[in-house]
Amino acid sequence: MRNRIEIPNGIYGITGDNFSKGKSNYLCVEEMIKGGIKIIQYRDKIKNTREKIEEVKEIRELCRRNGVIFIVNDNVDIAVLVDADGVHVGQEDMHPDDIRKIIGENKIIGLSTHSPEQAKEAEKNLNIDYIGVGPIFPTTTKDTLPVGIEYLEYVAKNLKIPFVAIGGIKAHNIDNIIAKGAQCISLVSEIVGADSIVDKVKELQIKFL
Ligand code: 3NM
Repeated sequence: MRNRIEIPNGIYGITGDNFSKGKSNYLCVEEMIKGGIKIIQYRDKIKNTREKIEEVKEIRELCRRNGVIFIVNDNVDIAVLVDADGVHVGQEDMHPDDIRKIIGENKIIGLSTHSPEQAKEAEKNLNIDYIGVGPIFPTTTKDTLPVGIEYLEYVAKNLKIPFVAIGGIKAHNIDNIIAKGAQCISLVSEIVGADSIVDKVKELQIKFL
């Protein structure tokens, strides 16, 4: 029997230490949780594996203490090591079928998608829990060209798989993303780069009530 957690509506928090104004990933996550975020993804493209593990162990416990879902980006091994709630991968990372064999039926798998073909394939053929839909707008956080808001509209109208809208989303353009049907949205630089992450998250979370 499968006993998998669903991704919650609202803001999906992702760490991003390029933008964090000197705050550690741990501190950013602490503030995100204080602001009301219920799901966190650890994503770090700078640290080496050993440094990541040290940090992830502490962030995992922080999330557990606060009842917040904890997802690890890319590193399936680290996710298993810390008993994370799930893994998020891109199109060129380990295949979701292989990840499922490693992490089991009860854990979350998220997959980034950048086209209707990838989203349809994910819904039809992959045993995953949600897809990322983006980058909707230009972003410097990830080296992928924007796909435009039409892609979000396509997924919201035609597919049933839960999705997280991402990429270039800010406080000033999020209303339109919600209006297009996104129930879970991720903003990286806008949140971790804010002077007060707590206040920024509160301001954004209120839009989902
Ligand atoms: N994934 P920001 S876009 C981590 O489209 C990530 O899969 C994307 O950062 C995807 O909110 C992205 O700063 C970066 O634009 C999002």
